[in-house]
Amino acid sequence: MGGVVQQGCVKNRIRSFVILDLETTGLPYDKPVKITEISMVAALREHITEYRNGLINGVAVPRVLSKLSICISPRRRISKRASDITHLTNELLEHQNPFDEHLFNMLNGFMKRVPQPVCIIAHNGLRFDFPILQAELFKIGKAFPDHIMCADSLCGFRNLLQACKSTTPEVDTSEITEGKRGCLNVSCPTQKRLNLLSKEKLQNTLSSFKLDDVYRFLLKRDPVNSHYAENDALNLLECIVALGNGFMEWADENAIQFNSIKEMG
Ligand code: DCM
Ligand code: MG
Ligand code: MG
Repeated sequence: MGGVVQQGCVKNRIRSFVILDLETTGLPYDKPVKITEISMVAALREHITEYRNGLINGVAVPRVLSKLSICISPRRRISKRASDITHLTNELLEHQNPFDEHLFNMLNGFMKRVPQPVCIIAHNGLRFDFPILQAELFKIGKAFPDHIMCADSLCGFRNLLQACKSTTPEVDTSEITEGKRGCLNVSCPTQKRLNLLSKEKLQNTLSSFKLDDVYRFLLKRDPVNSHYAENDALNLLECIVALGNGFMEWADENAIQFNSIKEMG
């Protein structure tokens, strides 16, 4: 099912997007970074497309999702900053199991259940979530199968929305619209291509490619309960739904093998 011939090359279209988010003991400089919470939310490609096409007001997520969200005892001190934003403390996680073989089997089984090919998507995944997850797997001597792919939505959003970023507007004088500023000063070609162009959307600046900023830009509201892994994954999925086929085609082209990611540390 997955293989289609497009423009002369055989492409394996992603069928299931597994949106991943990790909460951790801290940032990469507080080595070793350990996972305190992991969430995976799986959505089918066609449901993302259909949901987007059916939209009138606002964007949410497809009805059919599979979700896995687990808290983990990191067996390591959680930084104050990480506890402050995630509301996870060592004390609260005291009776959770560590990242073990059983959890590996759950994650692996979860990804086996959904239509293949599977691509894991995480925001800033290449620099953070993927190498941290790989380090936890490495430590227990496990690996996901080689066919699991991954892609970093931060790269994807940057690619698709660069022209919308307020600091680097892609000024096309033929497209300047009255009374707008920044990406706002121009009608952003990417927005137009992605069918996001509306007066309301143009009032909205893209200040950075951080998930919360992309979310505000695309959804025109504040994200709720950021830094809870499941919420971050769902917020990311909403952004992906908003970009629809544009994002999914970017992922088809740019996904790499999860096993090509080197463990952090
Ligand atoms: N993190 C941190 N300090 C920040 C931002 C994040 O220590 N200023 C760590 C703790 C979070 C993890 O990164 O659990 C993942 O971040 P996010 O919630 O954005 O996915
Ligand atoms: Mg995250
Ligand atoms: Mg998070």
